[in-house]
Amino acid sequence: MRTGLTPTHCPYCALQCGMNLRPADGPDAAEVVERPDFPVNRGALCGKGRTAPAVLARAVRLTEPLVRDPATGRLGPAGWDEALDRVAEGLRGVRERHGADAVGVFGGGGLTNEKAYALGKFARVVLGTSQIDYNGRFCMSSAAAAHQRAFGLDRGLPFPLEDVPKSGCVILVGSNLAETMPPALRYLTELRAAGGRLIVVDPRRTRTAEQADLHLAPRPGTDLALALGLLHLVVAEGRVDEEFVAARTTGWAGARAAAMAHWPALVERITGVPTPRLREAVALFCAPDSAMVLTARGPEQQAKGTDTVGAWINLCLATGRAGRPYSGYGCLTGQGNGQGGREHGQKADQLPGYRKLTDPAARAHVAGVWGVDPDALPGPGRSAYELLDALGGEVGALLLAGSNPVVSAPRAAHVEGRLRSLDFLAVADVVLSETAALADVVLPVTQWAEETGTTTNLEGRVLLRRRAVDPPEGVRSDLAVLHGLAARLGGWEKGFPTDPEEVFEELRRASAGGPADYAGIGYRRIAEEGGVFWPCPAPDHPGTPRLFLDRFATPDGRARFADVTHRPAAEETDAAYPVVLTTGRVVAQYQSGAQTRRVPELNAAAPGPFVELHPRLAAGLGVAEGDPVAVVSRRGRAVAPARITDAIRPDTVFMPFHWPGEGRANTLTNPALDPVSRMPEFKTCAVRLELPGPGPTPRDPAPPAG
Ligand SMILES: Nc1nc2c(c(=O)[nH]1)N[C@H]1C(S)=C(S)[C@@H](COP(=O)(O)OP(=O)(O)OC[C@H]3O[C@@H](n4cnc5c(=O)[nH]c(N)nc54)[C@H](O)[C@@H]3O)O[C@H]1N2
Ligand SMILES: Nc1nc2c(c(=O)[nH]1)N[C@H]1C(S)=C(S)[C@@H](COP(=O)(O)OP(=O)(O)OC[C@H]3O[C@@H](n4cnc5c(=O)[nH]c(N)nc54)[C@H](O)[C@@H]3O)O[C@H]1N2
Ligand code: SF4
Ligand SMILES: [Mo]
Repeated sequence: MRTGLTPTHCPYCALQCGMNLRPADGPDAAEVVERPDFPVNRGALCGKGRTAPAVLARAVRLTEPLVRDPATGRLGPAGWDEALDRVAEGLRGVRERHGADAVGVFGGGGLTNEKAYALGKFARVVLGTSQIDYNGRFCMSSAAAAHQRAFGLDRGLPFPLEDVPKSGCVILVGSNLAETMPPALRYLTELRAAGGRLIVVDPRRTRTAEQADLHLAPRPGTDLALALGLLHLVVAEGRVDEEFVAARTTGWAGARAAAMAHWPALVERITGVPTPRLREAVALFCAPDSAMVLTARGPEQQAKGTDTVGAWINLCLATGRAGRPYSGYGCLTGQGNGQGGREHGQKADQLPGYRKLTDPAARAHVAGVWGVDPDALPGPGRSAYELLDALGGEVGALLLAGSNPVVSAPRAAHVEGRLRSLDFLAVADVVLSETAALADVVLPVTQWAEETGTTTNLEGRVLLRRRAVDPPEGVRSDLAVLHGLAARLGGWEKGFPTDPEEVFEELRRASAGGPADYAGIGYRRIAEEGGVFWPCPAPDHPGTPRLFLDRFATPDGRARFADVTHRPAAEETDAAYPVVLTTGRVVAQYQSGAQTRRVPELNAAAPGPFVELHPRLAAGLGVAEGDPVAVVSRRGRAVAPARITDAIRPDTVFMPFHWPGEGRANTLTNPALDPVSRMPEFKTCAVRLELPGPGPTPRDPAPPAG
């Protein structure tokens, strides 16, 4: 047994709070001990981080492979060889019958860099399929696309969090930081203590909004109009930084024209935000020398999320608030390795180092590292929702690791049906998630404290998570799973080492020279420095905490204004569906809840789904606090208790998405996709409210909009 303290990081969100682990004798296997030396959280943890060892307990997790018995249809225990043989046969059979692209792979932004890299390589090299994508498509793809378009590079935050309190003003758009990254609230408190101003844009007066100098509460899905309206006022009030625009940007004429077409009265009509509040926001944003806009899922998870983020970036560029100290646009990435997970090749269009799969030079470089012919690498495949939607049709087999789409995918009842219609489904997970329960083979894997690996936090800081406890007998790492499958599918095992450091060394070479260059980052260096910011092209390179101060990463070094104009949500309210539904998170549950619903303390704090609604809507419906409410959309019907509050707009209801079953929010959501990022519209769809009862349940109709 190991003893002593191991410095590591939390298994959950992108803040990747530092913590120490000490092995423990009880069922939890480890005890969390404060780690004040890690600068991002300085020892502070939220309840999820503090209780994370509960998911190490044998009682809540998978400890042996499960294989479905064709005779009984039931999952039952099996040995590793049998399970891996079954997966190899299942994938091979579909490939032989229907071709390589009939086999899909679905990954996750919680997987370490090593796992994400190995999964992408496995899909392209061993399976030869183009059909790989991951849940990060549901998370930050719109901000990533907008980043690429404007700056030529996508790193969530172009500066460390420690810069936030030094800024003059921060506009936080659709982020409920107080619940989704509690230790980061400190940066906003420090900002205000230092005299900086905080503006929060959210249809709900959240715990985050309560901290703000100014809270704007737009109708969900209208942030694009809001940003254009603010830019309109910037122009009208003569607050454009003409010098910056001339020296460091291109495309201003088009962006200016679009903003001029969004005059305040029109924006007030679309968003519901009164014109005086718009003027106040512009005054707060433009008065100080520096200012920032930070977005999270609110404006991004829309069928126009890429353009919406583009409009907020335009506001930064026009006012000279980008590429300068304590100024700029940033996206608050969500999952533990949401940043690294989008850089190393589990995304449909991408190769390691944030290289493009369609770029011949990128293909040649990565194929060289992998020892294969560049022409043998497949091209880009379907995006996450499109891949899930193709299951049981053109895609007959799926290998899934690090996601629970039965709960988290939009139009989830349909996605669940697609998963059930597969010829073959294999799921690697720590617990028997709702998705794993549908699999033909379930592979029990090690997690977080039981294995070593790197993650890249929301600042672009590459971190080392260290093995602190021994895994329970019977589980293997995802890397060992891929190794075993690679051996069975054509003798590729040499290309799939099980030692994470060996994988990372290869990742360094594969990323070298790419936009997300990790070539200068090694395990030992991360351990010594506590983290290294990419790009870091050489061991003697200091890493890059701050991007764009001299030039943007576009070919001409200038940032590009986006040519954007407001458009309605994919599904607007009407007489049959008169209320807007938006969805999101609560502090005590994480994502699909697969992990946190297994932690008693968190379940006590957040025991189940609810429908947050305004007293006026509740009165119209005749429901009191705690009464069940049926929420009905064109995709289906969900029922959950009412939570009545005047902190939400009277035209909008909110549901958290952490639970399966009757209260599953994603039964309702609209999978309309952003045309550029392919992000689904989780943040707005049209619903009606009913008293639960036998009432008619709409059937999921033929393809929804988008
Ligand atoms: N407790 C907890 N923390 C988490 C997670 C978790 O599941 N639980 N998940 C992690 C991950 S992967 C992510 S991506 C992040 C997400 O972090 P956040 O983006 O902060 O989380 P959400 O609750 O999805 O959305 C934030 C806010 O957007 C608002 N909103 C809804 N619609 C709109 C809109 O149209 N416009 C605007 N401006 N705002 C809108 C919601 O009211 C909500 O308060 O959290 C990370 N941290
Ligand atoms: N309505 C609505 N839906 C949403 C959102 C929303 O705001 N509203 N947000 C979206 C966003 S931003 C996200 S990120 C997604 C997230 O939704 P999911 O993709 O479902 O994310 P998780 O619940 O984190 O699923 C991770 C799974 O991987 C398992 N796991 C953990 N570690 C490992 C590992 O090392 N290896 C393997 N093989 N498995 C592991 C966990 O036990 C869990 O079952 O949800 C999206 N869905
Ligand atoms: S804020 Fe995120 S990283 Fe920090 S302890 Fe909570 S879940 Fe873990
Ligand atoms: Mo996310």
